Amino acid sequence: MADVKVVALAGGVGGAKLAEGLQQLLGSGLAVVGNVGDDFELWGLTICPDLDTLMYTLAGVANPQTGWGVAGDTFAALEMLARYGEETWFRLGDRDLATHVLRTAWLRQGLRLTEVTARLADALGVQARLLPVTDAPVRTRVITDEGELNFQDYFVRRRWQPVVREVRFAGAEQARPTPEVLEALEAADAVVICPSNPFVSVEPILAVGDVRARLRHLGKPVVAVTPIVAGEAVKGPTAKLFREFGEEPSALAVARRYADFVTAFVLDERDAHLAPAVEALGVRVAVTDTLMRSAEDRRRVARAALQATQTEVV
Ligand code: FO1
Repeated sequence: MADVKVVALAGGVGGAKLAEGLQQLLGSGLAVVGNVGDDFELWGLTICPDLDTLMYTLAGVANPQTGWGVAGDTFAALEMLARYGEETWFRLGDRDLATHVLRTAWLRQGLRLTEVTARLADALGVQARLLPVTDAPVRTRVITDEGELNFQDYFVRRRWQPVVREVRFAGAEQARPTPEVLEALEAADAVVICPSNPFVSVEPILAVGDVRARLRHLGKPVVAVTPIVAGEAVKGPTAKLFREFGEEPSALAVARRYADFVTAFVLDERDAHLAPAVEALGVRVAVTDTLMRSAEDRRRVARAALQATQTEVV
């Protein structure tokens, strides 16, 4: 593989699949910039759900049913916590806990989240570089008809059912992308926006410091793969959030949100009729089957995304 360098921006489960497909093609030529807005503290442990979902998926150890957590994990510690009267709606497995224990210990020793993430990912044999977008604390806050909720309360405990009025990213303005993220963007031949939730997974990455402006002025191809197929999200609250923000959920609605910083957009073949409207935004369009159910699917969608950036990948 020519030393093609790509930066992928990704959130949780959906984005992680494409990141893994890109890793199949690019290996260590891929840098994955992960969302940190879902991070939170639980029993004194620092939990980074999107970074862990990306890490486990890139390492090939993620639970294939859920997309998050470790395949085959057990929940003995959680059962004991429940016996002590703790709430256990956030399902932390025993192997997953090892990740949180070590991350918390290393952060307490003064390591940056970037260094902690690199140690964990390297130990699991991840080839791509996994980079938190920032080492500073950023917290997604969801303003709903039940009041302000932290992200996991909204997403997991309430199963994203509350009606959302607004999403905020506390700390994002003061935060800065890490030097590693800036170097990766400078060295990149292309950038891929993975099919994560635009509102609560991609936006919190773009909102950190001047990341969105940097992508706008990068002068390199930036391609996004649609997270919406035939008006529905492949997974999670994307379509519901579009409706709550007064928009009809569609791949075109996503392309409109990204049009100021992407040069290309990959539509699912079920939405091929939207191509002219997306092109009218000044964005090149590629069309493929974007559903990723197998390793081959992930590789195919990754190849389609890179071809849309005219980045030659053998
Ligand atoms: N998502 C759930 O819907 N239920 C869970 O119990 C749950 C536990 C969990 C544990 C570790 C982890 O890294 C992720 C976990 N997730 C769970 C997924 C997580 O809430 C979301 O993937 C992201 O925050 C949004 O993409």
